[in-house]
Amino acid sequence: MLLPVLYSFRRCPYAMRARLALLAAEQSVVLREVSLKQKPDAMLAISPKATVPVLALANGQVIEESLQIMQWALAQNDPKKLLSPMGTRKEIMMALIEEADTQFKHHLDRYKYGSRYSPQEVDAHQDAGLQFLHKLDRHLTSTPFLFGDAPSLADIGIFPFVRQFAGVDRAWFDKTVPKTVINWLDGYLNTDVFAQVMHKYQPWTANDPVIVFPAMLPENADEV
Ligand SMILES: N[C@@H](CCC(=O)N[C@@H](CS)C(=O)NCC(=O)O)C(=O)O
Repeated sequence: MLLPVLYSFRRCPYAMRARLALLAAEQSVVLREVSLKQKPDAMLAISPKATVPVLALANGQVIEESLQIMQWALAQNDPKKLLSPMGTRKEIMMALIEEADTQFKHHLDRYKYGSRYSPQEVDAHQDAGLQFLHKLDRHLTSTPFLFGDAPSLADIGIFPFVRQFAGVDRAWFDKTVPKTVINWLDGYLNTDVFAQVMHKYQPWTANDPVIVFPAMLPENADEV
């Protein structure tokens, strides 16, 4: 069996959401943990843009965007119906992910790396990030997930970034952010699924044994 190869980085929220989708799709991949300071030549050769995650399929196709990796995985198998939210149209779900990936991420980066900015700027980015969390709250007041009673692509696509936002100053986050959002985030962080996705691997080198993710070894696993 030829498995796709995923170049991944444990703490990267984009790689995290790719792994979450692969797990939800029950899609095994060969996982290669990447050190961002020393990216493997094998990854750079197929993806010169040099960001993680990268998924190399058995047919030679290379998918270099986390959202596309998620969509590819769930197009293979979507037992939890993450691509078909109950409570909305797909375009509306994709628009919320887009807003998280662009505006919220913009403010998150500037809030997270605050030492590069003035205190006033950091406050402004913290506040702008909070506005997005209020938007999530409006989704989460009536249902436990962003678009209904069950998770969707938006939940697993967005929470890794909210986790980073929370990590900057958890005391402030707990004091300020709506409880619905805190519970939604913590609900994800406290699951076995998240623990599985955050398993630690040493950076890959060419002679290492194959690591299959999710960690249930299919027989005769092979690399692309
Ligand atoms: N739009 C890309 C962004 C991926 C991205 O920026 N990943 C970061 C790590 S979280 C990265 O690889 N940065 C390159 C570097 O730090 O050298 C995606 O969705 O996959």
